[in-house]
Amino acid sequence: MNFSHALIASVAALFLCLPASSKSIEGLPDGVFDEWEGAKLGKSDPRGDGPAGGLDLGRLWLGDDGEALYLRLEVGRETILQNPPSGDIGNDLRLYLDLDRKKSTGLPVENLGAELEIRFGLRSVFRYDQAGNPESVAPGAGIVMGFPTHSSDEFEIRIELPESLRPARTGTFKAKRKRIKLVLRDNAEGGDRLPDGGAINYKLAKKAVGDPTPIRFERAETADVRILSMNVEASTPAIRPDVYRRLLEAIRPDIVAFQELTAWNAEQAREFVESVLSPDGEIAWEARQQFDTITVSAFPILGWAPIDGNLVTLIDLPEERDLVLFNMHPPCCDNEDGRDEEFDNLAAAWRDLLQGSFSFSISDGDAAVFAGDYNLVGFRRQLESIRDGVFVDASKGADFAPGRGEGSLRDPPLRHTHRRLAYTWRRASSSFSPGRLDLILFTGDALALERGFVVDTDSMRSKTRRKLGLNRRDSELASDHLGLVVDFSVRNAN
Ligand SMILES: [Ca+2]
Ligand SMILES: [Ca+2]
Ligand SMILES: [Ca+2]
Ligand SMILES: [Ca+2]
Repeated sequence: MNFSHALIASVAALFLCLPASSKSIEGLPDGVFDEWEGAKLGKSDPRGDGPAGGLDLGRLWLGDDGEALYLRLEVGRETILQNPPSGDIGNDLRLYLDLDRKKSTGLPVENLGAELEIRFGLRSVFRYDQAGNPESVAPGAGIVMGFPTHSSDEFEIRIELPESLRPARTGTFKAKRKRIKLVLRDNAEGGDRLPDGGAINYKLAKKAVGDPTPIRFERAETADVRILSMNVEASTPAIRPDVYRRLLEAIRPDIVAFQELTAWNAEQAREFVESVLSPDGEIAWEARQQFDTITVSAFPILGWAPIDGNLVTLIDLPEERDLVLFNMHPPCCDNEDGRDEEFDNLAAAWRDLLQGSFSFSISDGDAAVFAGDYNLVGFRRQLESIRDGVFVDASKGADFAPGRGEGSLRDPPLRHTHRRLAYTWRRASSSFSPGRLDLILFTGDALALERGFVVDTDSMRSKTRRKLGLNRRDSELASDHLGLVVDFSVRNAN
């Protein structure tokens, strides 16, 4: 190597250490990666440098919105981000952030002085003071969130920035733009490291992106069909009916899909919803129940059936097409087999309805909506079963197209009305970070989503709350899950 080559090499090496250029991002942490289209790659780790069967970190993109740092990360194999190595396809992935870029402060690790350590699989987050003393932070507090919550080989991660690293609300840093350093490390034996040497330098954006345009609460068109789906955490409507009265009055749904409501039977749920939304009795609401799922509808219910612990109803819309509503609450947590089975049975029920071999019949082109607490904390194959018609258990039958001509069902990313957040479940003291466990999938050939959002009274503007008659703590007092609201217009049948 002659001198000029050496110079080029050292300049190249210098560049490798230089900050990845900052990237303002209007991120929505939800496990859908469309906001990263065209984003500049932060770092690409070599393939094949992880242990056999272990994680193999790949490409990493970085962005921030002045409030939070966003990572999009490839991990080389399917893993459940918040499962420990001892669990199903778990991991011991760790992220170290040196927030002041001083090796002398924080936890001495990976040649950094880390002020923040995230152990994804072990579900723990630690802050370190200057002297390196740890403070454990419950992941449920939401400082760190990773999506999807089901297994994947790619994740979106949102990390709240401390105040000291945020630009002023309206201004920009007068001094130099702040930088941080980070390293990702798979803590397994011989685990992969990203980057292979040194650290990623990241220069934070100068300006805060700011809150998104609020999503209006009212339905876009009076003719739209509004559905509210909500896991009500251990029958809370029976315990705190006032909270649910306020929520229902503000949301004014035509159809409510409750999950985890066992203290009431269908008639009690029906009576409650009708008393709030049709106090004069001008609409005769109807309801059906299967175990803890109850569907209450302002439109007549033409047919219904239980599917394990879930409920399917055929709802008579004032349109040519009617609506098949699956109200879903498959098993939680590490009950993978139970979840596999129920997702498959739900998919099979829809296939049978489409083929005219179910216990009640529908018309060609009727719409379908699959709303509920999906408990998506395990294998992604469960989502693929219902969304894409790929059965987990091949003995359930051949794959089919649940979205008919469109193939798959649509899975719209819904966000909170006033913030770039998409989680639907949170519990501040939990070792699980807030997650998107509740979904509303639908047949896109029969329905158009006109408006959709997640209701979190805590993050709504106080003016909006007042106008709607809601209290700040209503969502918190209502459930560990948030309500999902969708407005559909029914497409004209061809
Ligand atoms: Ca996203
Ligand atoms: Ca790698
Ligand atoms: Ca430090
Ligand atoms: Ca590596």
